Amino acid sequence: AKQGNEDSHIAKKHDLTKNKKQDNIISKRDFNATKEAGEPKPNQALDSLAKPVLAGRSRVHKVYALDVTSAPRDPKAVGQNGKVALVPSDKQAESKSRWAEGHFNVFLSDQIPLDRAIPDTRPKTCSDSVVHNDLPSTSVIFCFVDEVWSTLLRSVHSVLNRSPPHLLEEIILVDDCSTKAYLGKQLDEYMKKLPKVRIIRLKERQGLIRARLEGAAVAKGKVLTFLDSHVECNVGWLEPLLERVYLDRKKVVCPVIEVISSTDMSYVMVDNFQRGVFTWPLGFAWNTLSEEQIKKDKVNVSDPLRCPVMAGGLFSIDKSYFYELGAYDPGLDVWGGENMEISFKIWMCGGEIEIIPCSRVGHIFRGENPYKFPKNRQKTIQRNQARVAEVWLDEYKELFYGHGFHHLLDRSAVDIGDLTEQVALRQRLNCTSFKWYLDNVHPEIESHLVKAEGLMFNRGLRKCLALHGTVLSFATCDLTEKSQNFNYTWLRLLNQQDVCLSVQEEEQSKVALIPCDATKPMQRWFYKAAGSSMGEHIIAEAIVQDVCLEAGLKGSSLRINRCDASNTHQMWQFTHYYAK
Ligand code: LR7
Ligand code: MN
Repeated sequence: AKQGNEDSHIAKKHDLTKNKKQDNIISKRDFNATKEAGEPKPNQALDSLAKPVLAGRSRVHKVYALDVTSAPRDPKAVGQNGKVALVPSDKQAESKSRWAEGHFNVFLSDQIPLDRAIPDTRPKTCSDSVVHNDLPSTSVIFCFVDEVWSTLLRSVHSVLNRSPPHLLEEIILVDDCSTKAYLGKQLDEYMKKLPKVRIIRLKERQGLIRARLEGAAVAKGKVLTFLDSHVECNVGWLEPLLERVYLDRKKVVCPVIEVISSTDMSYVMVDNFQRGVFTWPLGFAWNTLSEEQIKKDKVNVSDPLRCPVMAGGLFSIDKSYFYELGAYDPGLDVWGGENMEISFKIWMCGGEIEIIPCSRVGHIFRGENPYKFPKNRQKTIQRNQARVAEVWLDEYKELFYGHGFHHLLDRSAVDIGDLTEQVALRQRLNCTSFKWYLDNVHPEIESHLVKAEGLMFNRGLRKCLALHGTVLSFATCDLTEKSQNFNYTWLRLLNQQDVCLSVQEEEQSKVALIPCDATKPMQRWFYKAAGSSMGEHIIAEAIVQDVCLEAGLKGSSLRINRCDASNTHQMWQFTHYYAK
């Protein structure tokens, strides 16, 4: 989720002061001052408190939105209730010097109680929603490398304090070969007091993806829940996730990811109706459901949202389904691209991804990673993405490589590894095409598929191509004429709506008009922009020798001829270019 604009993965923030529910926290023993705040102990009382009271023979109960801490909370503690924390003026230097330990305000994090309260940001109706009594249990898996002590512990306590114990099988901490001393014995000692927590130590740095696979392999829960190691789970976060998996094991569900400010550690609610999407070349972004869509489908703020791409870090998945899908491609390094891989895989092979507004988890978004990539960071991510593109994008991989990644196609310089197993997996699972995914799951990205559009101006004739019915001709250029508007797409099609220019199968010097199909080489054209040796030529891909699209001399016809760099009748210009 790190490519492109660093901020683009931060969901739009919502002004907390507008959130009237800020102080309305469901809590057992909140706000009683104590000296012990910030030092949570194991809480034996928790188990008895947490079993939902099951009414009669009902199969469902109201979602159990508990927030149980071992000690009463100090209302005056730094950052309590998710409020903005301030660095005192005499601590500014210290706070600054510690920033790089996590690339967020580590000094403040260390001041904030490990079990602080945060505002219940769920939509109102969530507390009245019901879930089944016999939900599956989950293993929560945190992978980390050199995570800051206080944020790692706060992540763990937020799960312990806000999850119904009978649904929390265990918490698995996968230490991806951290270098910090405190994450060794000191962490072992601390976690000994928390019977549900297990630590797995990786002897070699594996990266997030393979670390998750290690955690999943030993998990005992029926459902796997992956979380980043700097989060705070909000009240009632778990049951709404498990409910969806219970209803359909092929649903993979994400909480709403809220923002824990990296500078002041405040908990910030995000806007409603946001879904994860991708942008070319395989970047992650948030996209708000349009007003029309919300109205048309009568979408409620608490309704699960179909999500084309998950952010990557926070989700629950049925364990057996995870393995049925082939888990993650183990050939992916460190991190990056794995969120696309699993998202495409889920949608294209029969599953669904949802964001569950009644489940909310805060995450510290930061500008830089506090750990090193064993190899070059950029190269690692690009290599991962190329693997994903090769396995899942079909003809659309053109769009990935076309957006500045052509160098990855030079396989003698870039080794993306063996893909045989991944390709075989896709076949075995009988997955749909990437086109199906775009058409059915991710239609809003369609507009990005055009590379150039508008008039097709011919230099030699000084006229524009026009299409009337089934007849191609040339006319005086006029942008307002629909008949003169063509697209050149990333898939190398030249089209007007559903009709594409094609080399005629029988007579290859002629142009045919046929329904678009990007898998047909006869319909694919290279547009060589000015600057290339060919000038602005349009070259038919289907024919071995370079042949170009050419306007007939008198302008009455369009034909295909041997390319000639000096022939202006073979030179074309579009009105608008999105990329060259
Ligand atoms: O080598 C590593 N080994 C690890 O165990 C590198 C990282 N990690 C751990 C790390 O300690 C952390 O817990 O992996 C987790 C993710 O790393 P972050 O937090 O440094 O990165 P991030 O928050 O930018 O990562 C987001 O994008 C990644 C893309 O591949 C992963 O999918 C992360 O899980 C993902 N995080 C989220 O989705 C949270 C919301 C961010 C957004 C949008
Ligand atoms: Mn993170």
